[in-house]
Amino acid sequence: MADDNKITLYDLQLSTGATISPFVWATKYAIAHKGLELDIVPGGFTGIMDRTGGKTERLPAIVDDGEWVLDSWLIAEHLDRKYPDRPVLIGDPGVKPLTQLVETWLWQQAISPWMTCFLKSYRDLSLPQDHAYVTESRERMFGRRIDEIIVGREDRLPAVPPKLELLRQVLREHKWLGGDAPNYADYRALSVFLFCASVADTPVLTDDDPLRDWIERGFDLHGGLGRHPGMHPIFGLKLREGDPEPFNKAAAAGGLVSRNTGPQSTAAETARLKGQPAG
Ligand SMILES: N[C@@H](CCC(=O)N[C@@H](CS)C(=O)NCC(=O)O)C(=O)O
Repeated sequence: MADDNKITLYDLQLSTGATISPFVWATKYAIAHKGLELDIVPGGFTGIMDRTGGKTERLPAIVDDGEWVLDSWLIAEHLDRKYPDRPVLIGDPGVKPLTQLVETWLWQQAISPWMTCFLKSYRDLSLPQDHAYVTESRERMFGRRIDEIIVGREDRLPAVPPKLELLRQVLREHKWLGGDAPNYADYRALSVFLFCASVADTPVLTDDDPLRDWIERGFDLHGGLGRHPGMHPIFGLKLREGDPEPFNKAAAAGGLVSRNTGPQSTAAETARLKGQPAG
């Protein structure tokens, strides 16, 4: 049992105090899911080695009863191993690869384009002592200057919502990716939207996006963990003429998830195939 029911978490923060890293976000949720308290060590991008006494250059890092754990997946696995009687994060071994599938897809569809839209506010919102490092390291990463990277973002932003249809279809039929209750798959996926809200200086999803229900419930979890005052609104994207439809408005009627829920769910389709009257 962690001393005082607390886990020390080395945070990666912006000047607003909000966490920026999706991996740290997922870790905060994982700790809260276990009913443990967060003992936050604040800080930004520079000085991670000093803060952690030379343990790591990357965050998250936790200390649990004197034991350091230095990677977000290792932390989730450590928490499940050490606190098996508390709500499970991963559980079945199949959850990890499926979660990695969802997360990899979400990074391709959303984080990658959003990074190129928000890199300037990401840098500007970082702690003043981090500005030079964030500028240099991210320009090295992208091979271009930040003011060049963000060019055309008004065209890239409306292209993202239609790409999230897969997640909408699944969450239309399930309350959480974890089923009736959230699990680590929800936290890894929510962390993409939490990252976005930490830096988005303009909204990324329309007000009426069906993903809103799951995202808002996710941000509200564990005493409103995702509702830090430094977060930005992510709903309210205004579309321009010619922008693609942000989500499939006809999809409520169907989709693979609702189709495969027992023989009755394919009865109408069978009747159609056989040229028989429906019902
Ligand atoms: N494998 C690590 C990766 C952590 C990681 O890459 N963290 C980034 C923030 S998202 C970081 O610490 N970056 C420091 C930097 O950019 O200098 C984990 O999942 O915990």
